[in-house]
Amino acid sequence: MLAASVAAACNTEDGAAIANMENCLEYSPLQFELVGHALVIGYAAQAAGFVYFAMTMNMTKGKNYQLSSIYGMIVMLSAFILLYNQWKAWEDNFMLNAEGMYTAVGSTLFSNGYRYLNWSIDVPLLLLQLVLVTGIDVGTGFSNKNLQVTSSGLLMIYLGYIGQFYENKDEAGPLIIFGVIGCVFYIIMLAIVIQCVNHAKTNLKTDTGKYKMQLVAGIFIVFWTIYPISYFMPLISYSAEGVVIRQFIYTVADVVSKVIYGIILTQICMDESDAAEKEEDAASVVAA
Ligand code: RET
Repeated sequence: MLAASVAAACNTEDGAAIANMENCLEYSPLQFELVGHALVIGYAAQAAGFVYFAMTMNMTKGKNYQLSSIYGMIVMLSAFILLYNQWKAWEDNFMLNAEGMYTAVGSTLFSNGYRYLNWSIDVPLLLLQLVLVTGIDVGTGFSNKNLQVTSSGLLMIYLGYIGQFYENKDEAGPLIIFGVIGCVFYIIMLAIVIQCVNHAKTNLKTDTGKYKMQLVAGIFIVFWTIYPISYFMPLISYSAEGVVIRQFIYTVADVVSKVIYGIILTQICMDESDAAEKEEDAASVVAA
């Protein structure tokens, strides 16, 4: 049985906008703890990533590469704060009842909306990192790559942010419409990303760098593309299992698309910096 306040926030007859599905379901201790653990490993990974980017910043040469590490650190810090708060909210908003199940307490609600707002910081920075490392010509005006990629990324996120207020399985129109339009901007963003990656594959000096750039493309195609599964989860499975799967997808996608992605980009920067240094050394030997 849901508390009266929670039942009211989950009422599907009051209009399309209702509380996120997390609040409207009951969880076994296993399900509840799995979600808690997913959130903790999520923020722990971001903290570890922060240390990695701070420690490796001076192992690359050139303004672009160091700026990429700074962007990485900002992403880690903001994701750490967000995921720590999500975990805290998860722990605070649910209580074990007499039947041994977890249900929402009802004083406040758990919301995934905070994630979306956090992405509006992280997604542009992750994309700008890519533009920096691929070394693509940024361009001017409307063909400016930074502008194109960040604006399509942001539109995708803000549409998703609005849509997630409507996790109503009886009136799913707004959730579907905002989600589908969000997917259109995602495809536009992905096309620009692939353009940057292709540029890097001809432009980078090292074969290891080129190979790692291919991995980066794979991360976008697989691990960015699973976020919408979590968004549409209320329609796929409005259940406690659905919540567990959704929060696990978020965690796996977050760790890969931010931490692992950043580490691979840093390695590309290191490979390229080493190659540039060797070239310089060889040139100075010839000159001498
Ligand atoms: C939404 C819903 C609308 C349709 C699409 C979505 C895609 C979201 C993505 C998010 C990526 C987030 C990352 C965060 C890192 O901090 C907004 C869920 C397509 C791809 C990489």
